[in-house]
Amino acid sequence: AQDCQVANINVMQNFDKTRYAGTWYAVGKKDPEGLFLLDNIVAQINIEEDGKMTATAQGRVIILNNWEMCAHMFATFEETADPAKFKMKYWGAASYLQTGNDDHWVIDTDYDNYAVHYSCRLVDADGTCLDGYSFIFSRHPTGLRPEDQLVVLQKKTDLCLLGKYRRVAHTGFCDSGTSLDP
Ligand code: DAO
Repeated sequence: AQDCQVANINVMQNFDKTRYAGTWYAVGKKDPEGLFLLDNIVAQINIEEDGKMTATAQGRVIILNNWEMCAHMFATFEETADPAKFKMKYWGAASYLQTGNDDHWVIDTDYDNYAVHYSCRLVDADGTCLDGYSFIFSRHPTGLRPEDQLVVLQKKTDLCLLGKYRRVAHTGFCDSGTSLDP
């Protein structure tokens, strides 16, 4: 499906959240309006004892008047009828960070190397996405393996987002010590 209709987007078949758990490095990102996470974005997906998926994430942000910091974020996921489509509630460790309730769709993943995430925040009257964001995740901070790049390129095309991604750098900004987060 490449008619750019949000309702027709294909997501991961037989999604297994247990295999999705663990550390994911964002290596590519299509930003929403009023972007928040800039770079050094790392998400840690957890499966709690009750089976529910949660996440912690960090990333470099610029808040208020050009204040650069490492944001520490938390998220809980609500399951839907489609196992690859979640509703994600998120908030920051500090009150001045962004909070929200977004879709979290897993478009494709091999669980061991790459994952393509998608979230449309606002569906237009014509059924296309007016404001959304998407992460290209890798298990490796260095980027995608060459053999995964073609698969991801096809998924970006399917999402009608080809050419809208930027590379997400990992410079160690959020690794430790440098964080100004309380
Ligand atoms: O960076 O502009 C943006 C949108 C992302 C906001 C949500 C980030 C917080 C939670 C991430 C959890 C793991 C995917």
